[in-house]
Amino acid sequence: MSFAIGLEPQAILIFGVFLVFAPSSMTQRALITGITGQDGSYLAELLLKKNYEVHGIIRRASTFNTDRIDHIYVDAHDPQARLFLHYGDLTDGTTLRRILEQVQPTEVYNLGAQSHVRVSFDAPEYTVDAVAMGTLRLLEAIRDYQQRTGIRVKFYQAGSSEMFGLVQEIPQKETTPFYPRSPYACAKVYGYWQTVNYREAYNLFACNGILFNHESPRRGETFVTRKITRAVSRIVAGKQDKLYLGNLDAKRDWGYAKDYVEGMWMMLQQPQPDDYVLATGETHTVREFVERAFALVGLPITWKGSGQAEQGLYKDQVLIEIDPRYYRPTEVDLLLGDASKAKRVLGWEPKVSFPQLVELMVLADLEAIGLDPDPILGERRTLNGLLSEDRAFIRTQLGVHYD
Ligand code: NDP
Ligand code: GDR
Repeated sequence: MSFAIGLEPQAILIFGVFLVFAPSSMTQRALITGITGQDGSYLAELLLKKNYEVHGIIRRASTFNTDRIDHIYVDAHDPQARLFLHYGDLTDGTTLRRILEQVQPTEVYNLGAQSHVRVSFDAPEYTVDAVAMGTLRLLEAIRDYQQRTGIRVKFYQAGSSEMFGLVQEIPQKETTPFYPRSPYACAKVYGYWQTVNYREAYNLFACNGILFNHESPRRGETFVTRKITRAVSRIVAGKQDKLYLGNLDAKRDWGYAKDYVEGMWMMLQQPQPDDYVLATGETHTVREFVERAFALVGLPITWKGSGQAEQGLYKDQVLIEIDPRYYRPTEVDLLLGDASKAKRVLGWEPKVSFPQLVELMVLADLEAIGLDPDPILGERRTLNGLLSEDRAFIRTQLGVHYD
């Protein structure tokens, strides 16, 4: 894979305090941190469809880490190329500035993060550096760029429902106070308030999305939904005996990632910057997710025992066990979002329901492991056609993971 910048300098220099938006006829140019992640890949697809020129920041790694975007990447030497990748890191402010100057984006989406809550307890300093300080570095670079050129850059910050943590009200909305319960969530709260402050202090067009959990076949394999659907396919294929999980009773408001990246884009198309919750308004336990995913492949689960001794069985076969290392030192027990502001102002609504989400993830994982979902799901199958663009992301064939 090669990378190129190949940009013509924008000839818009406005003196004084006036800020301009890019005229609608002009190429919209987006810069995405975290483009190799679940959301980054869906957002890049969406923006390319909308005719944007898309630039993404990727991290140098000793192995390829672009699996989720390989299908949309066109060699930069090709005149048709509209997706360009740049090496950088949210912990490296100099490079962020340089990329911003080169790309001259009209919109910046800050999706890059060490985004695993459990891992943030193991690596708190790094998590905070990338998530909190990374956001500040980017905001500072945009502030200077905007002040120097007079060109307004719209900024999206990937805020999280984890910021509500020990929830102070049910459901949670934009005005609900935060009570973060992990290094990750504390760092996201910092990023949230810096985004608000840069909006107010420097007139940046900066929006916080407060997004509740959203999943897909491209979800990282160690987040609980994907861990479950992947295990289901591996168990059916005879490649795994059982699944080890942590807290089965945590409740999450789970939506479909593709719906949520659309909401991110919508926020930046409004006349005024603001903050929005995106959520489905339904909450389900991890246990329910397990039951639904296993039932789909004809393995209905019954539960036996309690606490760390609890087991999930299909007939007399133990398929689920508890491993306390997946517990968190402080847990977020319940998340349930109220996205009525996003519906009212943006016209945003989730399109994929909880049962559909589970099914599409199970289907994709069955396909990815080389099984034909039709005879396995049989009459239980309700979805058609959702898989065409939604191949499962698999970076490792290992079935067991630390987190
Ligand atoms: P992923 O974990 O799938 O992707 C994270 C992305 O960030 C990857 O591209 C990763 O690169 C990149 N990244 C990690 N560390 C750095 C760094 N130091 N510098 C630059 N890039 C880095 O996350 P999602 O796509 O699920 O989430 C996107 C954003 O939204 C994140 O900020 C997350 O915290 C937030 N969020 C996610 C929610 C969800 O339910 N998915 C809900 C609410 C918020 P690499 O591929 O090389 O690892
Ligand atoms: P979360 O997602 O922490 O909500 O953060 P995750 O899927 O990791 O956990 C959800 C819930 O499941 C419980 N759980 C397990 N979790 C994992 N990962 N592995 C297990 O084996 C397991 N067993 C039970 C957890 O305790 C938790 O309660 C995600 C990330 O995408 C964040 O970046 C984002 O900000 C939030 O969603 C909104």
